[in-house]
Formats: sequence, structure tokens, C-alpha cells
Amino acid sequence: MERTFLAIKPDGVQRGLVSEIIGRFEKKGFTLVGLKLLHPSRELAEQHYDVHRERPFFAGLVEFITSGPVVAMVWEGEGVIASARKLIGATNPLNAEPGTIRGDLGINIGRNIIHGSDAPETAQKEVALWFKDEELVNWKPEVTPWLHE
Ligand code: YYY
Ligand code: MG
Repeated sequence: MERTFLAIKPDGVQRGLVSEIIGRFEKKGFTLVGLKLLHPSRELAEQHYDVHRERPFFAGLVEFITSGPVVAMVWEGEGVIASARKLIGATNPLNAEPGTIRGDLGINIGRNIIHGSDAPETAQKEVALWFKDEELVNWKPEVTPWLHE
């Protein structure tokens, strides 16, 4: 079953948006299989955003992501990687559609509340970077027959 890595960034945690955000993925019908609150190290943040290392915003991005606790999560479900990206919305909250997390809750690209893996390869890499195997729970909600034909 497909899995993706999502992280509520320090702004989302500081603003008290954790339950609001987790609720959206729960209500959609995806399954939470990993969850922890942690204050990311610089090393973890730099590895996570390695593809952006040469971009002008990299230093500020790492500074921000390490500035406080983050809620790291793994969610499971059919099509969860692409669907979560849709629920999250465009990178710049000012361009994100209403109804998306960034569209509803944010106004600034450097404070865009949540991260979501963008493809199957990155999802696999990010899940492995943030979680040990034993931190992930294999389970199937009883509600499954009511979500799938
Ligand atoms: O995947 P997503 O988070 O939507 O955007 P990315 O293009 O991967 O950029 C990662 C992260 O970097 C973004 O969430 C905010 C920040 N950022 C920025 O501060 N300024 C930019 N011009 C582009 C991205
Ligand atoms: Mg990205």
C-alpha cells in the first residue's frame, strides 16, 4: 500500500494547527501509520531538503525547519502521495486554492505550514530518513470496507 511522508512545520505547530491538519487527512480516509513530535537537527533538515541545497532560500529554510518542534507523520492509502499534495496546495500559500491547507491557513511561502512528499521515490526516501521501521505501525482500520468498494 502506498505511503507518504508529511510534516507539520514549526509554524503549524506553534499556531496550534496540528489537530486541524491531521483531521483533514483522517477525514479524507487515509490511514496514519507513523506519528511523532520532534525538534529536527540541522543534519536531518539539510538531508531532508538536500535537493534545494543550492537554492538561495536553503539556509533560511533549514533555519526555519529547525526552529521548533515538527510533527512528522507517515500516511497510507491508495494514491495518498498525489492526493496529499492536492490537499496541501501550492507551495506559495497566496497561490494555493481555498480548500487546501496552505490556501486556507497560510499567507507566506516561507511559512507554508506543512511538507508533503512529491513522488513515490521521494516518499520512500523521506519515510526512511525520518522514521525507523519499528516506528511504523502496520494496521488496517475497521472502517476500510466503508471507504473502498
Ligand atoms: O514541495 P513544496 O514544499 O511545495 O515546495 P518545494 O519547491 O519543494 O520547496 C520546499 C520549501 O522551500 C517550500 O515548502 C518553502 C521553501 N521555499 C521558499 O522558501 N522559497 C521558494 N522560492 C521556494 C521554496
Ligand atoms: Mg518539495
